[in-house]
Amino acid sequence: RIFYSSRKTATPVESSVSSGTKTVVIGPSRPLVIIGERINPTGRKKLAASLEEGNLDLVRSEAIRQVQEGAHILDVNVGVSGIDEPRMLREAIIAIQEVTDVPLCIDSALPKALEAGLRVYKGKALVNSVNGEKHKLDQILPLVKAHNAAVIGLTMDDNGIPKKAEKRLEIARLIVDRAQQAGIPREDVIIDPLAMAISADDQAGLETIKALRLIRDELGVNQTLGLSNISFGLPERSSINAVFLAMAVLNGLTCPISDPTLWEMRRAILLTDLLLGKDEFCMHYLSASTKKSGKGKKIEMPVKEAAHGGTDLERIKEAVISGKRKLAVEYTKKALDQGADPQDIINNYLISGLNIVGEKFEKKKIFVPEMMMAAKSMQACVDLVKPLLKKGEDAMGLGTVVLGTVFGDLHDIGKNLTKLLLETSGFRVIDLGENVPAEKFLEAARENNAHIVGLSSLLTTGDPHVAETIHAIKNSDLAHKVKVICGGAALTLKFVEACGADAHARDAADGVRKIKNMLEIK
Ligand code: B1M
Repeated sequence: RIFYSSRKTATPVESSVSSGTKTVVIGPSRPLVIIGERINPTGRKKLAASLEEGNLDLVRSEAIRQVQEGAHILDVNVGVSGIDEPRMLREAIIAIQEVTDVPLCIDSALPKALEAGLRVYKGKALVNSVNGEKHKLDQILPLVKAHNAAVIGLTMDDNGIPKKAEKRLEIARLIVDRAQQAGIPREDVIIDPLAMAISADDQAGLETIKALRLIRDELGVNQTLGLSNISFGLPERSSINAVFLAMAVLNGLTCPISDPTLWEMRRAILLTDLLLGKDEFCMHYLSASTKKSGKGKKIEMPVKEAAHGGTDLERIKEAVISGKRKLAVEYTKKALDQGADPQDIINNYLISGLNIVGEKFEKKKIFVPEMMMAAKSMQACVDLVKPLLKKGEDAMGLGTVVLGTVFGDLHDIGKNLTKLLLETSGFRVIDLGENVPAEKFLEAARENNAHIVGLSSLLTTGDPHVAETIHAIKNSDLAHKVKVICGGAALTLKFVEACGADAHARDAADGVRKIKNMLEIK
């Protein structure tokens, strides 16, 4: 069993770290937490030089930049040879806390430096790191406990980094046990099973993946990994890192240490969350990729601010366009309280809001999830105004309409509004829902002695199904009993007439009018 295993022996835990004002929770069912790695002078000459000069400007700007690019926690390492590391780490932490509000991962090989950093840290820090060496455990764990911090445990010991996953699990087990003995709960230990270069050992990736899985299954702890080591010495490193990330996440990685300013890596993290169902409505991915490409509009539209100048009715429309369901409902309630006409809200604000959404979609300024959120927002508002439109249940005697969206089409908002208007106008409506095949329209019309069949179609790919349904009705025993009316964004009068329909509805009100005409109802 090399890859994803369903066997779980330990209950997974959630770990939390915090700054003075913000808490970040790490866990397997949550989106990945990115620990930004850029504040580390190893291999960064400019940063090393500025730290030697005691200048923290670059540290500050790196902190701000990483947070802007999506880091949730920042690793802070100032280890330059010859430097007074405890003093520098303390100053760096103070400086970063002044410019960002994310939790910090205090990173040093020197217990004294860790202690100096922890003393000035506001919140619950992550300490980087302890390992399986006895003296390290003895020195670091009491420090972590004393400062109520969490700690990263590296799976190495006095013998170095074990090649085999099973041995790394043993060290992880030891670290967790020792931490618990020191009064540090399991959730405050984050294990790093260590990624080694596959250029030097072609089994290195596999052993790390196995170690992640073994540790997750047995200990249930969160795990981190400095991912980029895996590709050391090879071309196209970011592609290797991205694929490795996805494999590692499936096996237990929850908080990678990574450079969020590298788009390929950030994208891999976003895509991993997206594909594993941790990005509701794909919003994080969409907003980051739109920002990155510079195309389209920023997704989060500041509805509240933008709407301040407008009326509550205009605000409803804006909230629908930006998919803000709660706000849309709130403004709809307000408008109703102020005496707005429910039909006016639907016709002039909700429907026209969705039309704008359609235009934005066509111009690729927004994508399907945003269109979906807009539709849900509109539906919530319709649900709110619906009871106010009803004029009496018994006024259903004008005739029976069988209504549905044609085969292959899942759009139902227009059809539902038409149903609402028909019912409030006194018709009995048999709603067949969406994706309705021709035969089902026919059967329902026959069973219910329908006077009218109403087809809704929004996709041009639905045209053949519109034609087929009309043809089926007009060539059946119902031909002289049932009239067919069609509506929906995709349909034109010319097309539906050519298919043999009796009427085309521009909108729901037009549909009701034409149905009344066809049934000679005054
Ligand atoms: Co889609 N979608 N959508 N969509 N969507 C359109 C229709 C589109 C025009 C957007 C665009 O590109 N501008 C486009 C179709 C292009 C084309 O075919 N030429 C499109 C596309 C491409 C798609 C997908 C293929 C996208 C994708 O996955 N890549 C996909 C298809 C899924 C499928 O059906 N198999 C898709 C999915 C979706 C969502 C699920 C995200 C969502 C639907 C949610 C839902 O319905 N529950 C959605 C939405 C919201 C829209 C837009 C933005 C809005 C539709 C709407 O509800 N309008 C739409 C753009 C647009 O239409 N401007 C679009 C408001 C509604 C009140 O109007 O339905 O026209 P309408 O109904 C009116 C009248 O037409 C009339 O009365 C209503 C009230 O006045 N009426 C009738 C309608 N039926 C009637 C029946 C009657 C009488 C009157 O019988 C008596």
